[in-house]
Amino acid sequence: MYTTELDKSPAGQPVTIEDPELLAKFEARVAADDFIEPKDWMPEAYRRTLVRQISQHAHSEIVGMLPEGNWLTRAPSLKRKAILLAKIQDEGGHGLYLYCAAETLGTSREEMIDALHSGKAKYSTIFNYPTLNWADIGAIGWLVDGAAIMNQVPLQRTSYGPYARAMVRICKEESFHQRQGYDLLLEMVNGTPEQKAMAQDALNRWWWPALMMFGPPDENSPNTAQSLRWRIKRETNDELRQKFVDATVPQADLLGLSVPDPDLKWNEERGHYDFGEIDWAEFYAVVKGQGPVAQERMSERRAAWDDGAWVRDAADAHAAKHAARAAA
Ligand code: FAQ
Repeated sequence: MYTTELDKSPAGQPVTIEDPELLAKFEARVAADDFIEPKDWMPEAYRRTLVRQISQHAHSEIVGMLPEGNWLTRAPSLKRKAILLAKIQDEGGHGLYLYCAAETLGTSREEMIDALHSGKAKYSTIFNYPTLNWADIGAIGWLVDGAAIMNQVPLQRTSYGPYARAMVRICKEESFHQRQGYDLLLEMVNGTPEQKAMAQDALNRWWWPALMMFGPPDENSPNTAQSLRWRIKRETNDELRQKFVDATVPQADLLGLSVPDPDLKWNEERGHYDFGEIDWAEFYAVVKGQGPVAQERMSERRAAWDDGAWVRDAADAHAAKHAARAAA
């Protein structure tokens, strides 16, 4: 995870971490569901947790453009190509809002990008799996955006104002993404038997990685308890995972596809689906950078950054020209 040291508050003031009065005021505001804003005093560990989570989230949005970008030139119709292009642009926008939100905490865009490119920063495990056929684009929208929304709707009420506000628009856009993925798969399952088989194959490969997006089980999640206390997280990893399973299984039924889990069963007593054991060894291996296409993603990401250098240079030159004209 991103661990760059932060030595000053956003306002450039030294941080008085130990001041019990400030801490009590901060905790009372969080408990009253007030938003904490960039210039407000906050405990250093709160700031660090937010920088970690928001920057990881931003990186995920940006790296998440890559598996879908692979399919732009192979979209089967103009309509699907236009939809996919719009979706990928939205993901880029999400990354930018989130980097801006993290910057309000006193970290810089360069530090965050360096941490991603040097492999120090984490991004969601899900983007280290390959997109092998067109139905994978539907599965990403339906399952990956679906899991992302489940996790992100509560983040609209996260305690840090800039993060919560960024999430409002992101959630609206993610919900369009989820529907376009479902619509794509609906078309495929009603197409030829081969197309339906492609949709089933995509569900088989994306189901378990989608469940892993919610993070480790609560008992092995080092950050959840404190993040809940600070109202950064509003629900636990397992609670959100269960909600996702409960919402998604009926959608799979409607598609006529079967979820690849022999232990999946409605539990009348709990009012939830029971589901099988997640392969946590696989999850931790992917977190450590051993995902099936992890290396390819990072080298593509670095190449995209290098190829875009001329755009950043041109934007800087344009801004300098404007500033010089304004000064004259
Ligand atoms: N992948 O103690 P916890 C998207 C790490 S956006 C990689 O439970 P926490 C849009 C975790 O960082 C998807 N690492 O941690 C899109 C921690 O590491 P550390 C991204 C993971 O933070 C769709 C350690 O394991 N969404 O998909 C993962 O309380 C389609 C222990 O875990 C967000 O980032 C993982 N899956 O809870 C784009 C949402 N899970 O620091 C394109 C915001 C856990 O100890 C196409 N983030 N880790 O070294 C969150 O809600 C939280 O950060 C969690 C993890 C729930 C992800």
